[in-house]
Amino acid sequence: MGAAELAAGAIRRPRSSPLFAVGAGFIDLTPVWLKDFAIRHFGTNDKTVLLSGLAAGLVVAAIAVGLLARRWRWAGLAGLACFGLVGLVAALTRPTAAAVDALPAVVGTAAGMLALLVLLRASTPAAVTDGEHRRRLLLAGAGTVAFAAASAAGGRLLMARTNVAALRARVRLPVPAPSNQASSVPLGAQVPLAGMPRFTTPNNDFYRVDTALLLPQVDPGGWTLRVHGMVARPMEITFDELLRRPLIERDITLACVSNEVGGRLAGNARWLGVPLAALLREAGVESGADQLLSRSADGMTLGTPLDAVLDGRDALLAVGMNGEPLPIAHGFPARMVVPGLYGYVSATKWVVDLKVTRFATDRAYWRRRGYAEQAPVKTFSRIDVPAPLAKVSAGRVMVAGTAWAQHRGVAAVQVQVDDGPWREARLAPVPGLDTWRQWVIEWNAVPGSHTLRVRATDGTGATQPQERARPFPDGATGWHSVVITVT
Ligand SMILES: Nc1nc2c(c(=O)[nH]1)N[C@H]1C(S)=C(S)[C@@H](COP(=O)(O)O)O[C@H]1N2
Ligand SMILES: [Mo]
Repeated sequence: MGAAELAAGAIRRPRSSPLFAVGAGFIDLTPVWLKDFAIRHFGTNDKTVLLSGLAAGLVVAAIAVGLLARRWRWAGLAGLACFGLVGLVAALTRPTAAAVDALPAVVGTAAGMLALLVLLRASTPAAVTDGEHRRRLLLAGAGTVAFAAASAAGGRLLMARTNVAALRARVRLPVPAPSNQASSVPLGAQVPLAGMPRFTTPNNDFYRVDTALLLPQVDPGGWTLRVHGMVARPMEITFDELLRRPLIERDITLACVSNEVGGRLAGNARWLGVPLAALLREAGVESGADQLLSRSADGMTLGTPLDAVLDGRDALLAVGMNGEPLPIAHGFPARMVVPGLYGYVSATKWVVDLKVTRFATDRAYWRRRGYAEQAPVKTFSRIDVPAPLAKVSAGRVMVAGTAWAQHRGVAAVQVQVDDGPWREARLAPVPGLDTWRQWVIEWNAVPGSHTLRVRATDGTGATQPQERARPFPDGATGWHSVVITVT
């Protein structure tokens, strides 16, 4: 494994490392229920859990191969060959694979076989004293471990050369024309209570959901965006050309379809970007097209309803997030953001390719796994304060939270205590229809255990349904409730 890491680093293709390639293949083959389970229980740590699980599996398999090899040398070598083959197939079936990606698995397998033969030889009692035999065995074992550790560390160092953090730091984003700047967030958008999320989510706290085991490292100098498919004038633009186009700045809340009732897989940021509709109109969208299929540098595909991109909302090809270039984890150098749609059908990070097409012709990644084709964000409301199972003192208690219904807007939020009447919460002001909205209500709490419930009504007059549904296939529904104790 160490030798394979070293080879992957040497050819500057971290994705060809068998460990990462197998992990990435595993992510692609993971059934939806297991993925939901992982997001629910491990959240943003899902990738660490996967890599640790993989490493543990490898250790067990390596022990099995070693034991086999002690009886039959050929069986040990065959076991290693199987290992190698899995890594090879995984590396060569990545969407971004090239023939060179076979190298790390081949190098790793050869090194593994060599190590096995050396260790077997050292462990076979020879015509030497017991002490000499033990000394040889220790030397061979320690040598193998040292080589493995050094090559793995060296591989990581070489892989780090592909990191684009320094290039990102050099990007200077233009300031949009005054008329294209976001209106300032109204005073009071933030409900000033401890435990409330920030109205504008800092980049470091912004939720991250993607299938990228290794973050794509895209050099903005070499980046181009291809626009093709059902268009009259296919085009390809560079990052500099993108920055020279008129930029607009908007506050937009992004939400993940995997967000459960009460969940936190959403964030609100000030995005800077190029209007997608103008770009597509320049390319000349042909009639009959209904899908914008976007592809990322790591081969991920997302399918966006073309209607939503062209209907006048602020669908963006974003380059900036909260006043800085997009963080690498959030799509540097460019990503899509479309208000009102769940991320998996709209928010392509590290985007490099836009194909105007039909839903009947092309199926994007999550649609192939049974997720909905159209995925407007469902109206959501959550109680943030008091926290679940909190203890508060009787008397005046402030209950507050967050609601969203991007592009329709939140028109009302109501709160119910136990089986009492639904009461209207006070809505905080918002800059527009595309962000989440905070709310607050005063409650005269009496001692005992109480259930607080919340529901929101969107700008079309539709109220959140009470019925609970899981996130698959088009977003969770149901009222959020918290149980608290008043003393
Ligand atoms: N390239 C790429 N883009 C992607 C994804 C992905 O897996 N790969 N995940 C999507 C999903 S499911 C969501 S919810 C949003 C999350 O964006 P964030 O990580 O910046 O919050 O990105 C979207 N864009
Ligand atoms: Mo998502």
